Amino acid sequence: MDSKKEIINSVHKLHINPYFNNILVSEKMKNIASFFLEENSVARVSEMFAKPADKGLASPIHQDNFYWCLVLANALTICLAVDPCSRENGVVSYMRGSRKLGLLPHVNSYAPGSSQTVERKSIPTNLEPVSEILNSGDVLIHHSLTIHWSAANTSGKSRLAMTLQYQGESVRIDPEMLKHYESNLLMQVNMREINTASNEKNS
Ligand SMILES: O=C(O)CCC(=O)C(=O)O
Repeated sequence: MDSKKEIINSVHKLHINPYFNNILVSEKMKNIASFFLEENSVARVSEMFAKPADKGLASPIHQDNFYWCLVLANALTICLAVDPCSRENGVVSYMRGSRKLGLLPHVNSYAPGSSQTVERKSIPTNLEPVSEILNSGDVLIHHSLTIHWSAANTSGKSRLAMTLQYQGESVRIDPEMLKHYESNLLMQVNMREINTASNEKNS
């Protein structure tokens, strides 16, 4: 049995729970987002990245707007550390200044919960990677075009974090980008199902 299947690594619709939705749509959080976006913010979704001790999965290097498909990409994520985090247990790392590059090409990552990754050859080699040590309650805020990733958590320490996503009120979805992303995702989901079925048959 694959023990990785028995644990929760991420929850993509945390805001379905009223407790988390109240945080997402609170004036306090929306005002913080509006300040950085320089226009009124609209709440998108809240997610949980659990990264449990020993078994936390990596998030491959990506830009959020490849998933979000927004024209102008004026959007951001607030990552709230629930557990203290550092490089040891898979803190999020960023490429400084990378949002100025615009949206780079992505390819399928085949990683559960994080299906897209930046095509490596399109990442300039002179970018500086940065990561911070966080205490519980600290936040990181990144633009939807900032290149970021987090490593697997092989340490004995849980690295639970929640995210709150916001976009500017003038921002719209690009239907073509969305179609492209959704077809990539569907292909990976179908392949995973085929592989699971064939593994179960052979076991
Ligand atoms: O928390 C993590 O490990 C990854 C977060 C992330 O990739 C995101 O918020 O887009």
